[in-house]
Amino acid sequence: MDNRAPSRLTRRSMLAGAAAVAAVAPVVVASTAGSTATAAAGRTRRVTIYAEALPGGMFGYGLAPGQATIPGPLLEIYEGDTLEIELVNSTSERLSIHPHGVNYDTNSDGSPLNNSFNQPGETRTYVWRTQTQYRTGSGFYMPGSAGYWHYHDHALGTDHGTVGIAKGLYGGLIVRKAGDLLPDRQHTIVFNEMTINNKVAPDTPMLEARHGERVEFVCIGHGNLPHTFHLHAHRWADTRTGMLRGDNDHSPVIDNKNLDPGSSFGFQVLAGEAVGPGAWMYHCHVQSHSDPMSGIFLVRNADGSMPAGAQESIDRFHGHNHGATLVNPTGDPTESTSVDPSVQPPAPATPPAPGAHSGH
Ligand SMILES: [Cu+2]
Repeated sequence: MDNRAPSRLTRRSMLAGAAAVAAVAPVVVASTAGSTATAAAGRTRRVTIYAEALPGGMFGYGLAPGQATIPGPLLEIYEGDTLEIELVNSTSERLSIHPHGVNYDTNSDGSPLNNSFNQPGETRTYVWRTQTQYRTGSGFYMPGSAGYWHYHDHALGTDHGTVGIAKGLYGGLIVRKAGDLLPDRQHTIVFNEMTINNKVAPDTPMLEARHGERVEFVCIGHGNLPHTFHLHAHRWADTRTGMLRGDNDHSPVIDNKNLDPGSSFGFQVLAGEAVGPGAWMYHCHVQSHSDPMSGIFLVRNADGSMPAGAQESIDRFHGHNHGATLVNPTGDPTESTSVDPSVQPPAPATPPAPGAHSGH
């Protein structure tokens, strides 16, 4: 077994007090490229999430009062874990939290159909369970829960949470398998109507990493439009992890992937691998979307300094016309509000710390 695993596992298990802080503070972790972790299968983890109103009619989830962000905290558990979410609804709207990819009872569904939501001001506990892969006979296996998933409101405004999603109530959920490689940095990218994380260029998130760091992207689609996620100068395998499993793994290697409403995927890259540091673009490759739906993946030099020319590229990005005024950025069909610029995006370097913590 990789002897680096225990310390990493310990860090990931010690989320009880750290989660709230980690959600808002960019965390630079020691390089762990190539490291693995062993799942503490079967743990029950608990987290409190606060749903709050944000300026401009927006909403967000956060790990502490006053710290709601769009997207909400990136939650991370292992196959076999159970996650108990205490959702505090600090708003005057009914809302909920509904996950993709995991197991839950009808009373944790988060849907009005199952009368499973928070009334205004109400606190409610949702329980998400996961499973590991198992053999079901004749050489077939039932898949486990591992994957890059997501969660969102399913009750604000309509029985499907249409308004909640349009206004920012969404986030990423990672379920790992034991032994998965762990990243140095994580970034959640949500294509929601004609926005990225409810922002339009040039106010879209600037994702940052240092040359050679292992960076994990969690990509989520929402709204009413088909999208394609493209990352410049990097590529990944179209597998659960974005990596190949040996010489005989002939999974397609891609740098562009469909990101339709409700779907999600994730992958890891080594920042600037074989291409070097620089200001690399990420964007929706539906051409009519790509002006407002673009952003920068800033790969700094390994020592953290700015690569030559990167600042100029960033300045050009901020200077040119992205056509954002041509669209209703929120995509909310019920009104014509624009995205409130006072709503801050999540920290540029989304910390690797999950929003879940062990429940012992
Ligand atoms: Cu698009």
